[in-house]
Amino acid sequence: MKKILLTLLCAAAAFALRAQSIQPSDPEATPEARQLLERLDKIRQKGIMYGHQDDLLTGSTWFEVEGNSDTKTATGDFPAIAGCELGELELGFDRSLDSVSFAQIRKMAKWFYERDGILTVSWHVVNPITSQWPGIKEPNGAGSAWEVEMLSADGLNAVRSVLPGGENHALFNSWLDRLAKFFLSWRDSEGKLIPFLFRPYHEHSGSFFWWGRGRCYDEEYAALFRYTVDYLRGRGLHNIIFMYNTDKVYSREDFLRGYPGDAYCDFLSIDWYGSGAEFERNVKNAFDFLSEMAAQRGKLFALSECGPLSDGLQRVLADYKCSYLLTWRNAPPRHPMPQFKAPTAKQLNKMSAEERARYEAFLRMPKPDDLLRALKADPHYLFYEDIKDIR
Ligand code: BMA
Repeated sequence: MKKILLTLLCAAAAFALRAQSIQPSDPEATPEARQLLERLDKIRQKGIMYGHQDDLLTGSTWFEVEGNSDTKTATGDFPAIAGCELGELELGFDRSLDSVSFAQIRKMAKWFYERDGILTVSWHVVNPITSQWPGIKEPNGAGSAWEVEMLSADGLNAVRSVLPGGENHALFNSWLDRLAKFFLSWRDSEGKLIPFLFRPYHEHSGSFFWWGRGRCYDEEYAALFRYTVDYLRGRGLHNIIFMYNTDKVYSREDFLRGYPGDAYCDFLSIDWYGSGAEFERNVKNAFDFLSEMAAQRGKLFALSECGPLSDGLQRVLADYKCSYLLTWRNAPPRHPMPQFKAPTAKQLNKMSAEERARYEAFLRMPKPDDLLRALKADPHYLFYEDIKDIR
């Protein structure tokens, strides 16, 4: 009897273990993609990775300098996750909407992957309707992913226009072809496809991109996501870890509106910018339901965009087996940040008491690099050196 009980217990434990492990959503996932998922599952048992957009491509004072990293300059270490952006690749351009060359992105991806770093990709794909109109095509302006004012689910609907039967369907397929071609060129030294995280049509709970909630119906969004995943998989890209992503959300139902289904993503993620007590309460609420849902569905989860870093956010997130948090790129070269100039002694003397108090409060405020160093010093958070040997 004892023996039977023991056998039953072992079988139950084995089942529970299997049920908990992260299975790829793609049944044909490459061994490298499977290994990445397993690795990600191991890493989150140790801590939360720090990710930084464009970290190895551009920085606050430099552009495409190999080996440079603002994170490394501030902390002595690279981020564990390096982000890159592919907007305007779909148009056949050589450089992204942020002026980063796609050849350099490919090089960086190989360089980081071969050193056991992790890669994540975003895509601010241009508006399929308005990018065809004449007008100024400046980054983030006319024709861009953000040009949405005239779009609505019931009226001019860009998502519907690219789905099968839509007037921009063929055009959109040509964009996906370019994307597939680029991804197929991401190979390691042995010629194997490099596995990476891809977060298409992000922040869709907001209405500021053409795929956003107010611009199409939830079912159309889900169809767009599924169509893209099927298209890329159909091209032999079984190396991609897809991420489903929303902007701020306040409930499980809110998060799941437009969800493409468990067969189409491996990550559940939220982007949320902010700081302060209310922001922390909201993030805690979201990560309570996100972590629960992810466990039930056998998915990983992340705070895939946030900023600024803060003590509060750092504390709140540390309670979860969250894969990573990522801060967005530093000073875009198109809009350089005004450089801070310390006031001279004469200017200080001329300040009113109020101005002086404001200036001193500013000096006491933690600076982004200090916050990054605090994250690096916190054992709950992992940078490149902390993860490179976790296999
Ligand atoms: C946005 C801004 C833009 C940029 C875009 C894509 O959040 O940083 O300037 O073009 O991301 O990287």
